[in-house]
Amino acid sequence: MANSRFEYVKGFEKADNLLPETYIVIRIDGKGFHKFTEKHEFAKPNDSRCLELMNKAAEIVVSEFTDIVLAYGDSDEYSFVWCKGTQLYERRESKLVSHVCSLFTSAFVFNWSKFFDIPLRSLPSFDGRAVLYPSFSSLRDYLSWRQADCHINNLYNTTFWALRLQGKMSNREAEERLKGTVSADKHEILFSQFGINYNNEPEMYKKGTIFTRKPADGDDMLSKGTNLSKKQKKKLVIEKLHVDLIADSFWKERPYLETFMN
Ligand code: DGT
Ligand code: MG
Ligand code: MG
Ligand code: MG
Ligand code: MG
Repeated sequence: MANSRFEYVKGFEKADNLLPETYIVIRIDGKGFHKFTEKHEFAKPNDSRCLELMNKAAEIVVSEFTDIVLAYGDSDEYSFVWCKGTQLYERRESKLVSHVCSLFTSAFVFNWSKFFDIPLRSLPSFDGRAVLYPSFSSLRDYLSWRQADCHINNLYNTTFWALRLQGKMSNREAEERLKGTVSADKHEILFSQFGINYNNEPEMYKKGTIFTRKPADGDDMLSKGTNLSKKQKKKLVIEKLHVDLIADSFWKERPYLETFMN
């Protein structure tokens, strides 16, 4: 089909290669999940079936793209962090974002019945965007921002639903009760009114889920330098965690992460 008289229209396509030498983060988020969760009678505020299904879909995306070093997810969203040097699809934004989004969505649908007894009652879909971070510290701040968001929302939602369900309050009453409260007040409401120690809530709810690539046990990858070959990348194992990534200790205990992100 080369050189037909129609070929000039190709020139209307725009280049969208992402800036080189920057960390690419692709974040996907469920469309209208407020409604989706009601339609499928999700447990409030957290439905572990859906969170584990999200995790399953994310693990499939991470496995498929070996240049993804870390993924972080909570609620109806997931962020995928690519190594700075990735050349996949010449770093074309639309290729990267649309592949991640559609693979995530199809994995979510494909695995639905492994987590839910009820059939899907509507079609889930996810939006996606790419954001670039110029330094390791700004990338860390991005991830910290998402995890802090998870924590703030989960503490609020846990208290809100305790007031609603166990405290028999209306939506409005629960909102009023929580207006102006700080974190310590919510811990106190949970403990004194409902006997709930927030610290004992499941780690997945409080911290979200992290997938990282790491060297297989006993494999000293770090000594092999910063540019891992495709074969070396394939040997890395995927680890699933529900831990704090805001603290320095997370990164100090895993020095290979910064290396793999190069
Ligand atoms: P969007 O993203 O603008 O299309 O709209 P939504 O409705 O997806 O809003 P978003 O993404 O800001 O908030 C996520 C919604 O999903 C929020 O209403 C809480 C809900 N959700 C997420 N995970 C769970 C869960 O495990 N249980 C329940 N009951 N709701 C959840
Ligand atoms: Mg939203
Ligand atoms: Mg959403
Ligand atoms: Mg969301
Ligand atoms: Mg094609």
